[in-house]
Amino acid sequence: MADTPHERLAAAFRARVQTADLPSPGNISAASVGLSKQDLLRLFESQLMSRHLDYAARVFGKTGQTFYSIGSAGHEGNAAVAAVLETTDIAFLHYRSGAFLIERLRQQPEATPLWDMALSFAASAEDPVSGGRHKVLGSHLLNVPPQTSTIASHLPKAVGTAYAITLARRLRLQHARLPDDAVALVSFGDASANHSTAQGAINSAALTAYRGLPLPLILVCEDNGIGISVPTPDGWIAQTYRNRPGLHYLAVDGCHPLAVVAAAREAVHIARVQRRPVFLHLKTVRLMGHAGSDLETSYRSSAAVAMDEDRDPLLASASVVLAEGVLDQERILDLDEQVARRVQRAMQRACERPKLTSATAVMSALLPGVQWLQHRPQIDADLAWNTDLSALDARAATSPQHLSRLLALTLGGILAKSSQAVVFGEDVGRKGGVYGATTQLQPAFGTSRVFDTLLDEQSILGLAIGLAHNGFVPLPEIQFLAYVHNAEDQIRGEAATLSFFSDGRAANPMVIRIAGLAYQRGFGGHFHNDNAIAVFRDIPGLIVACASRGDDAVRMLRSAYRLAGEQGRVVVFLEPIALYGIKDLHREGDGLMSFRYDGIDGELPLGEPGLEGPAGDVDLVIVSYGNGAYLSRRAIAELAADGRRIRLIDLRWLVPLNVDAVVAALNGASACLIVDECRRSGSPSEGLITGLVEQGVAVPIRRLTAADSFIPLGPASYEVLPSQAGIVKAARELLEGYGES
Ligand SMILES: Cc1ncc(C[n+]2csc(CCOP(=O)(O)OP(=O)(O)O)c2C)c(N)n1
Repeated sequence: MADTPHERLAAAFRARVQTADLPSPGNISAASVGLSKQDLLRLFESQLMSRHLDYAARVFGKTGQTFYSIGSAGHEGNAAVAAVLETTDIAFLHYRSGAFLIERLRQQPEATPLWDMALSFAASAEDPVSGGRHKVLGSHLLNVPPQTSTIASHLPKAVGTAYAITLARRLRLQHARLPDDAVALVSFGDASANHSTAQGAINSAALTAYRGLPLPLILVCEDNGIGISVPTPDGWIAQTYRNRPGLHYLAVDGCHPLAVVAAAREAVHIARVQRRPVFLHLKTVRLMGHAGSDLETSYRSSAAVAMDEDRDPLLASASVVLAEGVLDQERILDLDEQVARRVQRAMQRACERPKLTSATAVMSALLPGVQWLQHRPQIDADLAWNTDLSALDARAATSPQHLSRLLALTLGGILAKSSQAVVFGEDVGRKGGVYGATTQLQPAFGTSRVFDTLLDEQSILGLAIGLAHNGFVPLPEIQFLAYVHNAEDQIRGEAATLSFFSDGRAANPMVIRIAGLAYQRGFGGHFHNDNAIAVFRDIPGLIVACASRGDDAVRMLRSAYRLAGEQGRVVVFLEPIALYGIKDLHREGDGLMSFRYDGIDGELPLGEPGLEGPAGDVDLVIVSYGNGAYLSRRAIAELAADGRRIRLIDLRWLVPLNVDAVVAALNGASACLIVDECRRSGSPSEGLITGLVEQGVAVPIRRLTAADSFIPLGPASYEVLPSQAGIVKAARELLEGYGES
């Protein structure tokens, strides 16, 4: 008796094969699309394997032995796409592309796809892709970066990877991971196509092609007509993408294996040979609802469900296999049974395999591990930074310069020394950046290594991830801190999670330069003066650097690049806009904020704070960073008249916070003032003060922070920010014991 959707579906398949009640095999022959009988059999078997894994996931899930039941049933036509690709073609997969993955894995003789996927369903620590951290579709060997049940967030990086393939070819990048003629593929659902992230990525692909640039990209929309319970209007996907400039559109019945092979071959030709993006629209069905927990009939009619079941791609494949004389009915049923048994055995054994049993084990993959470190693309070894100034503006490098100029020189040094480095973002090319931080880089290094992107932060960060997937160490720029927020998921949900979901085997190193923070003179305004970085504080593995002076910035940017290139880290390099052009510290002409690039040696290690002022016993320690450190230096000079001994700790590295170093630097202090230019809520000082309390620091501690407000336009902006006068006042109050608890 078939009670559950999967039992009903499995029984219907067998009954219809038995009675040869199958859809017409159509008029495409396997030979005409270049498939041998053996290829066809393998494809059919991959589809059956995927289906039986879905069935088993429901059975084992019921008893709590497996933990994921979003399946691929109805989408198995995607295996035919895998069949025509090379395993060196990188694929970012929709969570219903299980059959694609199985077909790809089976192109490697020693592959064990059922076992691998069973381990993943069971969240076993032996899962070869994520090490038991998530049910992912992925393969380290065969170029499928692990993907969870993300919708749309993987599209920007797919576009980026396609771009990276052509860029590596143009630049003859020595350490490219993908061959020059590789294509990038990304699959996604019809509802996902409406997501602004998908829209941005597809737009970015189309625009790239419209500009005449090569982009070997296949966008596979697996259109089952519904997203959980919400239908996609009939014809929406076709109407939207059929006549899109820059995009080639192909539509096919995604349930018919040979039709899919034919269309996929055409798509591959367009992407690989013509190097143009192609939108491959597979019309699929979704069988058994969205997931195991989903009661589909609560929002769909039984007739609609039955219509989809009638289009089950396994029926179409069985029909073709029969018509091609590959297997007879009995053998199809035998194969079905045999696959079911193999899946059952694999699942049973996988459920008994060890799980991750400690936080340490779970977290061991937050950063790229030995497997990545051993095989990482080498960054060009000699980064003996300031020895070779030939590619830089020698006059600028040998005379005192302000922050933005020093940053441009440092980027120039990195570009000169490391062929993997690329600098890109809005207006970084010809204009040289809104504030000149990339000035003269494009003329020196060319439009392939320093270039303007379109105006979309998700695309910029997706491009960075894509470039990193192909051996580059990208240095994307986000023009203003406020504008990273609409794209933060590319850092939070994509870039920073890659090592976690790949058991530390994969990484997408990058240094994301972001101009930000407040205090812009005569300007103000919320978007150009954003002073909130809470969004970066809780992302495991992320590094946030923020220099308050040009010499530190030079050394920190070099370190950031090395951390990315050699350790696979994702680094946010936050640049205080208000300090970009500052030359003097205390008085006009003192030049204390100007530094000679050729005199700045080496790097500045991660976590090392700057200590200024007297060592040993002091009356007060001020802890700050960025503009706050600049203002504190000035305030300390003002306070000198009081005859107090004051030390400054410039944090420099905001995430992770080196609380131990601050505790050590507080040794001998009578009081501590934290000056934090970010909002009171969510600012780095929240974490710092918690850390100090947890470590039992006994001195009185006060915080001077920005208000929990947005930054208004004009002079009013200073009302909600810490000021030099405010620091002096707070310091005096602390020193005089006011407000002690
Ligand atoms: C950003 C985001 N929003 C919402 C969800 C929840 N969600 C998961 S799958 C899904 C439906 C996606 O439908 P579609 O793209 O058509 O793919 P299908 O499941 O039909 O294959 C939704 C809304 C999500 N995973 N991510």
